Amino acid sequence: MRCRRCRSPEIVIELRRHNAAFCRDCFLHHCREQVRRTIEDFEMFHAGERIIVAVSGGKDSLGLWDLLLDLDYDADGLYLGLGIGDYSSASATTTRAFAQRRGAKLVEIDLPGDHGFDIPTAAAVTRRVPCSACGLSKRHLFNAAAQQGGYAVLATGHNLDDEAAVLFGNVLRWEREYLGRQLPVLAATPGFVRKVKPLVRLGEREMAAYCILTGIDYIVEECPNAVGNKHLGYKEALNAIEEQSPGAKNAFYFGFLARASPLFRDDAAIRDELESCSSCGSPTTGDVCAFCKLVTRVANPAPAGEVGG
Ligand code: Q46
Ligand code: ZN
Repeated sequence: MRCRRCRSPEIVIELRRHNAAFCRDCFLHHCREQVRRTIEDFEMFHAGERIIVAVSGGKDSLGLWDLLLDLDYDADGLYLGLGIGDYSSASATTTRAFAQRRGAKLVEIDLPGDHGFDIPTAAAVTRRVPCSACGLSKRHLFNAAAQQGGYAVLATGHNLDDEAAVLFGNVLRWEREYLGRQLPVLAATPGFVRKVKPLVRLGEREMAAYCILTGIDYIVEECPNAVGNKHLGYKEALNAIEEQSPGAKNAFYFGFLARASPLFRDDAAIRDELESCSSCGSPTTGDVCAFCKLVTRVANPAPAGEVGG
């Protein structure tokens, strides 16, 4: 087997869904090309716009940041410390080391230091799974940081495997509203910055290979709260299908975007006029936004025995 691009016999990776294999340099070129084309085809952003990349220290977010810097985009990193024990300490160290190595600017927010709580405490107080307070905090704080920093766009490292798994879950339950919003680009709306996912053409394996081949040190451990979640189950199911039929994930996700996604657009349209949160100014349907409610709730936990709603 030879490299598809340069015919070298020194193959580092085989990509069955592309029916191709690549040598090191041509594989890195392939990754950059996939990202460059995705940004262009979906009109995610253009040169000169300021981008902030949400980074966790994992292969996808650090790989994305690296690719955007190599493509000469003006991209800063945004790290949110969640206070999840050793996982958060390791992810902070790894992210800072990457930023330093690339000489790139990293914006940091610390949930315990800046907002007075960590994710395990929020989960205990709200009596919900940790991912619920975590997802809410990320959505709120990423958007707020992007707006305050004057960035045009917030980029996240969701890859093809992530998007196909989320789509699978949304289709299983026919979540019309989520399906309507599952796009690689969400345009800015009042109070919300534009959001983009430039890695949708690259899979998990490609991102791991990209980081290893470029010497990016990333944290391999997943967040301990990810263990056993539905999302991982959907990934496994899709991996089994992909094994039998290479290209299935790609066809599922991009087929959805081309053929089905427009059918759900109306379900995702913003229905309510949004107000400004009386505490932080973020857009909300009520008086106080969900994040500020969470902050208050964690600061004043209900006495033991009382179950909060
Ligand atoms: S949501 Fe849940 Fe992740 Fe937050 S608590 Fe961990 S697993 S980090 S992507
Ligand atoms: Zn608020």
